[in-house]
Amino acid sequence: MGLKLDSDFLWGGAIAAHQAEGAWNVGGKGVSIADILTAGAHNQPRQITDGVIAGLNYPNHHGIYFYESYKTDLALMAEMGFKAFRTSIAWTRIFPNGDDAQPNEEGLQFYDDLFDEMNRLGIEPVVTLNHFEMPYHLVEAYGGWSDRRVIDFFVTYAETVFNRYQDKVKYWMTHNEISNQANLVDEAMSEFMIWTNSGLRFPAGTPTEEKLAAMVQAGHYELVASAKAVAIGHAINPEFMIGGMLNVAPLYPASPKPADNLAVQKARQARDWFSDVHVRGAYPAEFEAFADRTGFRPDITDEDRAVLQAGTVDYLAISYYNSFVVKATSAGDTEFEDAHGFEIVPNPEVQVSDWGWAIDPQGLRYTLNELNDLYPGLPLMIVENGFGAYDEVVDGQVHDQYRIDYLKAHIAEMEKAIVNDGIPVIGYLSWGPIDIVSAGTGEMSKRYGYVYVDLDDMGEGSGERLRKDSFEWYKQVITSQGVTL
Ligand code: P53
Repeated sequence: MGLKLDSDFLWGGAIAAHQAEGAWNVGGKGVSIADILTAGAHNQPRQITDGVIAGLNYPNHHGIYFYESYKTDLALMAEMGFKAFRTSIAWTRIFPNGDDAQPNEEGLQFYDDLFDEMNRLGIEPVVTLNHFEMPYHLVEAYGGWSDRRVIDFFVTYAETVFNRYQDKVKYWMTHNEISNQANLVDEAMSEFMIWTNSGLRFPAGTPTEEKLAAMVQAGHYELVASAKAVAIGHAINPEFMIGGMLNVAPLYPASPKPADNLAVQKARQARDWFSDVHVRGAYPAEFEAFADRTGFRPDITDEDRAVLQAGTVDYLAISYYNSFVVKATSAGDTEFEDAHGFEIVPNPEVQVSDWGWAIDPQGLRYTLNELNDLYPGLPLMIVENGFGAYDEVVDGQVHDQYRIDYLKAHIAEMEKAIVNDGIPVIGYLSWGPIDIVSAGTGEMSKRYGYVYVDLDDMGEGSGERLRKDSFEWYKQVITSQGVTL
């Protein structure tokens, strides 16, 4: 039995345009940074190619054909009782190159239709402006977010869609998982994360310090762009709820050693300045100290600081999948010792998924409490949580008890955080309620859905949709307001 949540709690699911829509070159859409990512696999990174190269497998080009199938797919979400559905607007459908003088009307019309359909079904749209989908032209012509001019391109895009959908969408978020690029995870993922967040690529052998400096600069421009968008959005519609979006993984010390505990704090600080700026409108002390100490002076003007202060977010949207264990290392003699004085080690206390992601439901409750300690009273929305797993179809059925087990345990911990700990969580949108292309690996076979999509890693298959066992289960969760788990 779970704990009952309020009737206005936003139960639902979340996807991103580039992982679902396909139609990558249809309706006037431009090439995005996701369109030049090839398919990878667990422990085999996706390649970032120079433009689209014939003969390579680019899974985002087809996604699950959501561009054509959204009505029938949303009907399945409505059947489960969804109150909310998160997707992103593909920036390249609106501004194909990013620096275009006029938006693309066909792209705007597509999202009019999509949001109309959600509202018709009584499903609240929750919309990400920038989910790993920057126009590739901005990378080629400006160097991605390394260039200050990209702030204005993003703000123009945000203003365009805020104006257009002001009566159709209330919940927004600016950049998906903006702090991924701080990359605590591993070297292999770092290339992917700085690409998807900032459109940055580095020649092999670039010193870590240089990458770190580029990341901090790009991150600053993204935060300024976000703050400007928040202020403009509120002027357009004061009812808008505009959030920052972060992946939040608890960091645990590898041992009771003081050095490991200090390493946890330092690892958190290397990542959490993004949320501090979003929520408090100012950089934390350790960020300023880092700049002083290293002599690295990012381009942060007094005007930028005023913008950050004037554009703080209304809520934090978070993704939660797993937790990490942090161990202090002896590499403390570089200038950037705090950012590199630790490593991530396996947690012997938890199990992992087939992709090596630690399964830690209690970590969700821990994280929600930690966020409320940091930012008391700030509304939080869980906009991603779920279990990527292989599914098998037998006689038209998918018995995904493993997925139900994962979700059940996480929802139960969330409910304790809300009811027992008093944390203001306003919604739970599980990731990929219908199977989509994995962001990290580009695989179809890493599935999160309640609805199975018959497509394989090569994009072959009928595209047919099937209800998995978890479909009926999640419907019960929503109908019972979280009591029947
Ligand atoms: P996939 C890790 C790696 C890549 C993207 O991931 C990630 C994360 C988690 O921090 O972020 C989100 O598909 C992202 C989604 C993505 C989801 O995690 O690699 O916002 O786009 O699909 C799950 O299993």
